[in-house]
Amino acid sequence: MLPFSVGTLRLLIVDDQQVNIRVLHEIFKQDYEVLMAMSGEQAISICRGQQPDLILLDVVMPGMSGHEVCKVLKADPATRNIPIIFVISHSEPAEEALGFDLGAVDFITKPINPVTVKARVRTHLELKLQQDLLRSIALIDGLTGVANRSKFDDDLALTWRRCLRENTAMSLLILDVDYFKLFNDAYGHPAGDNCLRQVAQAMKKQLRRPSDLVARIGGEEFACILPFTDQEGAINRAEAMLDAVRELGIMHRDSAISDTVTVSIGTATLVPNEALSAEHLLNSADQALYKAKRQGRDQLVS
Ligand code: GH3
Ligand code: MG
Ligand code: MG
Ligand code: MG
Repeated sequence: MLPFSVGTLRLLIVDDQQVNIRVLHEIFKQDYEVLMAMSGEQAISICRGQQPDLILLDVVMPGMSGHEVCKVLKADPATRNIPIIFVISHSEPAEEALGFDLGAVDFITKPINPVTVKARVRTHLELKLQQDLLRSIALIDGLTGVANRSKFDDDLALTWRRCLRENTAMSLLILDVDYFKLFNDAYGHPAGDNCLRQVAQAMKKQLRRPSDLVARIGGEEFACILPFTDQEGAINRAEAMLDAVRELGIMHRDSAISDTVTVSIGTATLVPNEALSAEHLLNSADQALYKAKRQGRDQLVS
C-alpha cells in the first residue's frame, strides 16, 4: 500500500459495462474503498456527495461520455482536484491528447493489465495526497494553527455567495488582543507568540458548527466567520470568546484594565444582497471593534 498512513482511500470506477467494473473492482477491492457508477450522470453525483480520491473513467458510454463527465468535474471547484484516469479501448494518440487536454492525469487501455493499472493508480494517489497536504498547509497560519488570511478571504467570499443564494444572514467577528504591545514589552516576544496560540485555540473551541471558521488575519487580530448566523448567535459566540480568553488567565501586569490578557470584539451581521459585498461586513465589524476599544476594551460591540 501507500508509504504513508492515511485513512482508507476511495476509488470511483465508472463504466457502462458491468463486466469491466467487475474486473477493476477485483483488482482494487483489497486496497481501497471502491465506489462504482454505470453512467456519467451517476458518476458526477457520487463525486459531489462522496469525494473519491481518484476516478477510473470509461470514455465510451451511452448518455454522457467520459470526456463530458471530465469537463463537468473540472469546472466545479468541489470536484476539480479529483484526479481522473481515462480507460480507453485502444491507444490512439489523438484520443490520449484530448484526455490530457481535458485535465486527466493519465490513461489506461483495455484489456486491463492489473499490474500496470495498480501501479498507475498508486502513483496518482500519492501525488493527490501530497497536493492535498500542500494545499492545506498553504491555508494554515504557521504560528497558531488556525486558518490564515488567505483562507479567510476565500472563505468569506464563499460564505457571502452561499448566504446570498439562500437569502440568510451571516455574521463576522473581529477580535483584537488588548494592550498586546505592552504584553510583548513585559514578557517578551516568545511569550507573546504563546499567548496568540492560546487565544486562537480558545476561540476555536467556541465554534459550534463545522462550517464556522477562525482565522488569524493580522498580527494579534483574529476573525471568525459564522455562516447562517443572525446577530443574536454572533453576540452569543462573541461573549463565549471573551469569557474563554479571560479564563485562560494569562497574566498581563501592564494591562490598564485587568491583570490578565483580555480581548475586544466587533461583530457584524448581514443578509448578503447584490448591492453590497463582503467588504461591507468587514468594515462594519472593524468599526464595531474600534468602538469596543474606545469604550474601554475587554468587551464586544455589535
Ligand atoms: P490595543 O489594545 O489598542 O489593541 O493595543 P495593542 O498594544 O494590542 O495594539 P498595537 O497595534 O499597538 O500593538 C500590537 C502589537 O502586536 C505590536 C506587535 O509587536 C504585536 N504583534 C504583532 N504580531 C505579533 C506576533 O506574531 N507575535 C508577537 N509576539 N507579537 C506580535
Ligand atoms: Mg463503455
Ligand atoms: Mg491589540
Ligand atoms: Mg491590532
